[in-house]
Amino acid sequence: MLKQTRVWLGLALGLSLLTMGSACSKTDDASAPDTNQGAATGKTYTSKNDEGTVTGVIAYNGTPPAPKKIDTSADPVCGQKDPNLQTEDTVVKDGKLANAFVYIKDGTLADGTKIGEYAFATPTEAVALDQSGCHYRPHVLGAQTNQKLRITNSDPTTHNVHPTPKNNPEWNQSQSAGAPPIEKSFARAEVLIPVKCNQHPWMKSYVAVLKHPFFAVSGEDGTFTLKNVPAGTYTVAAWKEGGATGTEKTMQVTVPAKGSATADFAFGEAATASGKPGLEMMPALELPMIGRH
Ligand SMILES: [Cu+2]
Repeated sequence: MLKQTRVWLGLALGLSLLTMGSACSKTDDASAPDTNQGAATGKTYTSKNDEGTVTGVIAYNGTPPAPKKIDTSADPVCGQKDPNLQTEDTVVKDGKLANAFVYIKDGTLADGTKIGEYAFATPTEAVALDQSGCHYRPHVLGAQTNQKLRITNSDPTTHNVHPTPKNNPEWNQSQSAGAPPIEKSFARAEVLIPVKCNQHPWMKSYVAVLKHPFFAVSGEDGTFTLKNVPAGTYTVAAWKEGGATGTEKTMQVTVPAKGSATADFAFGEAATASGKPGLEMMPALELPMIGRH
């Protein structure tokens, strides 16, 4: 009995020492960024209150491919909410393209620092991805590294959320009707991660993950705005889904302090004919569309 008590006391003492130890190291970690700015992990960008914007319009030249009706009869519940579900690979209205992902790919700030050398604070609010009518909404979205992605199921059926990243761990998770949101994040930058549903093969969306907050998705009118961009010269990229990897176009812009730069892009027939095809496909953007089920 005595021996046992001694063992338990020893364990309790050991545990409390461990707790104290981890509490101390936590304090050290928390103070590290303040004393260690500019270390190997990158200096954190702080606003200079002179940031600018990049705005633009994504045009689509020529006749876009007609959207196709999706046969959702495999799950009768799906058609109840939206009996006319259509493909969204190329959503064009009045010659303007929606769902293009626009982002700062590279560049140098006015202070001479490469944008990749700066760290940007992770937003505390989550990015939302909903499943409604057996359809992902939105179709294309962006998040920062380690920012929470909150996936909800608004359908009276079971979905199986399945991102297929290349630079981040792959996972899939079932979400039944009424199940709580799935919250995940991606630690590494990746443009873009395809998301599919193992229950409904027509469901797809794309999540772009970036280390900085300078990204946007073009609206129905083809417009986008990158806000709070530090003054500097950048390569802005616009990505459109399609084929195995999508198509990406890039452009150089200079954002003046408190100013605005314009970056208009065009996809479609005429743009392909007049552009440089070699620059349109980005080898880094291999998106496996036909993957595991
Ligand atoms: Cu589904």
